[in-house]
Amino acid sequence: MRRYLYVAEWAQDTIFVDPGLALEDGIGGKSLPPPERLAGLVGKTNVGKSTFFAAATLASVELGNRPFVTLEPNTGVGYVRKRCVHVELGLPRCDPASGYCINGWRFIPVKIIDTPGLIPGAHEGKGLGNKFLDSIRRADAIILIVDASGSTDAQGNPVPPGTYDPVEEVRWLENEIEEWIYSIILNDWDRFAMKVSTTGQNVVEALTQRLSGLSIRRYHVEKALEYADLSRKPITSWSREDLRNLARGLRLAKPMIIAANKADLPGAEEGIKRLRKELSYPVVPTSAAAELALRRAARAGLIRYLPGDPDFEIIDENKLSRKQLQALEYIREHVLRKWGSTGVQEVINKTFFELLEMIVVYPVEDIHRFTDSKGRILPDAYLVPKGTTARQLAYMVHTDLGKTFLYAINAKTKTRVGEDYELQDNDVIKIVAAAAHKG
Ligand SMILES: Nc1nc2c(ncn2[C@@H]2O[C@H](COP(=O)(O)OP(=O)(O)OP(=O)(O)O)[C@@H](O)[C@H]2O)c(=O)[nH]1
Ligand SMILES: [Mg+2]
Repeated sequence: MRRYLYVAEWAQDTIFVDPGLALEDGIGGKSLPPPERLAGLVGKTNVGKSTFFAAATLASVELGNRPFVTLEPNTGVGYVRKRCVHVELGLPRCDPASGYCINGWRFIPVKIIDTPGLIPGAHEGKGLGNKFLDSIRRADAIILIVDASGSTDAQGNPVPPGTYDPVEEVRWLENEIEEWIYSIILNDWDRFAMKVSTTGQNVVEALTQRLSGLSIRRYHVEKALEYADLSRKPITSWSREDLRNLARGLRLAKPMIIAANKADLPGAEEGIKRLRKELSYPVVPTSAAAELALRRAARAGLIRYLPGDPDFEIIDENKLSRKQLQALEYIREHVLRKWGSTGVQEVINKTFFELLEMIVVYPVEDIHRFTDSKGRILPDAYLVPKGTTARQLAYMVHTDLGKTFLYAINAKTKTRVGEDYELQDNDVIKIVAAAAHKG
């Protein structure tokens, strides 16, 4: 019996499936406070993107050990995991309006997109062609899922573990993304450059506008221009090589993390070593299939497990079949003991907290009880970019509060702060404004 197949088989269907958990748990849900940031799952076909997505969102999506299972992008809600501020404040609990809080761990919703897979030559239409790119254009950060075990070839066909080099996989994936950005820049370039030059428009401004559909922001363009050494060169004299460098600069400006998936399989250890040695991106070993199995088992009430935990606890052995017990033991031995966790939660946390540099702040109405106007304790945990000010937070809570903002109060220290106060991670903030807001 090839034991390592257990996890994959079971993530795909039967054993831990709880028929009631489908879509309402993941996709849809409450709207997120602005500004929303999206993480895109991108990678070769058949590496586990949809398994990762299903594990992170508990949405029902099609999985299969063959190329091109996913045909359309899917958006869903996953969670970052963070120590809840209620613990620090010595409160017994909190009342999350969205997401949830268990054992002092707050799970805050974030958006994730699963995309169709790619193969070399996708930008020229091979495989599913540019389909994957249309969905990553919306992503602020890329989670590159790689088959670290080398058990799928470049076309996504199953091969024995250790056969295909994951570093090579990353190299051509980078190239596909770059070619795609290059083709967008090149489209009608000469006319664009001439127009910018004759109207005297600011180059950074003009490029930011031109690329805004790719979730590329002003600071990405600035960084890319620097990378390509084009900051001072007149736009009409940029060569094709300059534009290629610009495309590379833009690709590098979009933050990326590598989920070294299928870490439970033989061959993965070597693959992960190589990925870490050869690449400068953060690399996290993951077993999406193990995470999916554990989350489904937890949902079915068979085990106690929180996403990101280093271990699980069986609730009642008698409720588990021999096969289920074997699968859990396999996961414990080949994933949790070996890598510390399944890695899925770590990837999501790193993406939002490190790559996108987001922090968590808690707006409240009552600075002594840390409640909103309805008496709910710390109902909102807002994920906001580092550098967000008190006034910007006021706008996020309600536009009226933003417009008539007077000052804010740091509820932990009970001190007043002004509109330009830069929010700190785990701040609890009351906004005081002229217009009343019933939150
Ligand atoms: N052993 C192992 N198998 C995994 C893991 N993650 C996914 N798989 C298996 O890999 C195969 C492909 O999984 P999918 O999630 O459908 O892959 P995908 O990248 O979405 O593929 P496409 O949508 O076809 O591009 C399935 O058989 C999964 O069960 C993992 O961590 N370990
Ligand atoms: Mg898929």
